[in-house]
Amino acid sequence: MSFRFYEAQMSGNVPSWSRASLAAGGWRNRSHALDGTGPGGVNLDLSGGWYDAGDHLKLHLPLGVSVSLLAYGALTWEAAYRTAGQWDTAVRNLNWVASYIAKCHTQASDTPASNKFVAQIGDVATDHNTWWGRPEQQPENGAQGSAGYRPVWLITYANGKGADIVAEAVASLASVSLLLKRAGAYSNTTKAAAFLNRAKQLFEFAKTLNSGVWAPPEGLNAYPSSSWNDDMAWAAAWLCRADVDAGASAATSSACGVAVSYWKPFVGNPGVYQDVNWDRMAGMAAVLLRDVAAGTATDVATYNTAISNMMKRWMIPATQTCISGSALPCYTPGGLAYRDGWGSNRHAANAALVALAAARGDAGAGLEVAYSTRVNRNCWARSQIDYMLGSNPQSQSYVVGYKPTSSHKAPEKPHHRSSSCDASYATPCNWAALDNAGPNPSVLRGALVGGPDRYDVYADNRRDYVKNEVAVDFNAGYTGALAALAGLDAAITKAGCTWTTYCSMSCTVVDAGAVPSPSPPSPAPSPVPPSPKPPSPVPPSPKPPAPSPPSPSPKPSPTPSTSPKPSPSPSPSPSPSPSPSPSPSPVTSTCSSSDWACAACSNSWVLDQNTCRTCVSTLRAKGLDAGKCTNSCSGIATAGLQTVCFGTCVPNAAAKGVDWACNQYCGATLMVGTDPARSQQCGTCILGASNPWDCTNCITVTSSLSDAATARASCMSCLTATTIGGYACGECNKLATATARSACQTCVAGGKGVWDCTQASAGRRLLRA
Ligand SMILES: [Ca+2]
Repeated sequence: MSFRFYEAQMSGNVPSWSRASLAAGGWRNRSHALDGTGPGGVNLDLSGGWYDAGDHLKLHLPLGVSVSLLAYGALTWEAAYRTAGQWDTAVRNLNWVASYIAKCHTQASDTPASNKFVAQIGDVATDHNTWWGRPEQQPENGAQGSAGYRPVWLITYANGKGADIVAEAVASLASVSLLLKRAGAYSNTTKAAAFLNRAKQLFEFAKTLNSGVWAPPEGLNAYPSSSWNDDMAWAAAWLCRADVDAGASAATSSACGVAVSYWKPFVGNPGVYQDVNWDRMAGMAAVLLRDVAAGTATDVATYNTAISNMMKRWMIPATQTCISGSALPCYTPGGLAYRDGWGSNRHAANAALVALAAARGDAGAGLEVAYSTRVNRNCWARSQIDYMLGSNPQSQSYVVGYKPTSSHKAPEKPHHRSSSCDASYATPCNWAALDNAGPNPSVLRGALVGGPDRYDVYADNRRDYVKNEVAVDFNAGYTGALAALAGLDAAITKAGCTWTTYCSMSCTVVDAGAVPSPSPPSPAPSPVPPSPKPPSPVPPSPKPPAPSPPSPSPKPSPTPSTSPKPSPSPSPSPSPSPSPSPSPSPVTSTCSSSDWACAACSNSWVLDQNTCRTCVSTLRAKGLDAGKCTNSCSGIATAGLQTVCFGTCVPNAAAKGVDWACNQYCGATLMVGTDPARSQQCGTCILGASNPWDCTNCITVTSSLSDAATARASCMSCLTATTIGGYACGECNKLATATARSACQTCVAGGKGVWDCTQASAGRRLLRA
């Protein structure tokens, strides 16, 4: 079902086989067919590909990461895909999207410096922040500043940056070429060879991009990338795998030698490979090189060490709970390994993918992994994916359209434009759809939404793009993990075991989930004798995981937030507490220490513990979720802003369900600096505004004005004093003078369009009557 999500993300000429297409009874149709042409274009047809998330941007860093991870899952668990009847579906979709990636290689050449590759199509400011509606009805070919502006950003030798994105294209094209070589309805060896050739050209091109990561010249970056050597290692590992697939020796292949050289700088640096996500792919390079057994025995040992380190970081002891303030990752009360609030599920799903890959008995270099270790990895991965599928305290499935039982809940209001619109194109769709009551009219089947916070708190709120958006990278590792677990499930059943007996090691499953192995596994391992070794419990990691490196900013937002999210990673920060009394005084505590939400106020990151406790007792008295206090204020760096968060923002905003904005907006230094008064102003605004985004928009659009404070206050006042809406309030109040702002608001209220009114109020003549 996971590929159904990708079929709903299709751009360009949506094929009739897409299960989300109008032709198949869905709601999607041809969209953005003019990408690549028009203002900001490059005079080439660049239609196609997948939209990134709940918006209509095409972003090629997360796209390449997603395609290559999906291809890894399909190749690695090919047997499970075939058994489930999903092989052809996977290959068809990945072939479709890889064909788009090949189109983005707009100038292919064997001369490295002559290549060009498209980094991104679409513009965060004009597309994503101002448009809510169907992609099919979004204007096209518009000039900068209009909703139809679709710039194409190119990576060139002259610019010298973008090795990260180009390397992910290499990984995608090389991995999909391997899928196309295999038997199936969409097998195509000619195309496989063409993709591999493109991948090699692009890899040579990427080597020339010595200045590093790419960022859009305009400044608004949805995925601020921090590293490219990891992407190069992943790309090189795929070229090695392709070489081995064609018959080369993994020990002597020159492509594998190159791959090992890109991997080596990571050896001994777990901090930069232990998490796998769109910004960090070195860990996956180690996994893939281990599968292939690339290089010498010494090299192989480094992959195994790396994987062990990754597993130590993620398969933490049960005592490492978020509630106790443990370092990240920590377990939520329901058992999700939580690393970051933005798309918490995808981080755990990626770790599950690594665990499952590293638990196989058939991997080239993995045979020495002890049986008990393999079982523990498999069972840990299952616990994580099971959580996402509904095994959690809320009985909440995080997959749209999937409920394990009728008493479970599934997300019905994902933050996703096209599915939030009425299925009939005749019904207008705009920002109002964001707040429509009831489920999205179209069901975005198979999409894994962001996920809960560290206390398992989640609400199915379309506005909450932190917990309830979808993205192509969210589903990527998860899809491979599902296939692996399906394979394991079959092997466990076949062996006469259950997950319980398998995980407790009282029932042995030989090579559970293995790809058909050249050496025939014992054909009928039914009642296998119990493992000779006593089931050793998973070795507790002797030392706490190394401190996480600066967390790659999570899925950046999307929506209306115009700026990359300040990383809210609530690391138990050593920032000096201004409070003179380090000992929390129980005298002013107003909640019970046996109350877990109250106890959470004793976490070291809580700088104003008494106000936190007051917050808890206030919410308890109102019958609201008291966990919101620490949850919605975590990650706020200064005591002054925390006090506002605990003291007024969350207590007031919780009932309205917008307490998350106390953190994301009113506690963000990017928005309010470190000024408690501005934080307070923001907190008041989100209470009055129909949409918290309107408040952050007011802050953003007025920030560069000479009278920013006045304009900001005027904008926020507009939100409650007028009915012209947050977008218009922002556009009017970014005008230069108070007179112009007021005239603009009156103009919009009189029925004219925002654009006309901003022109008129700026002192220019109306361009349209
Ligand atoms: Ca990277």
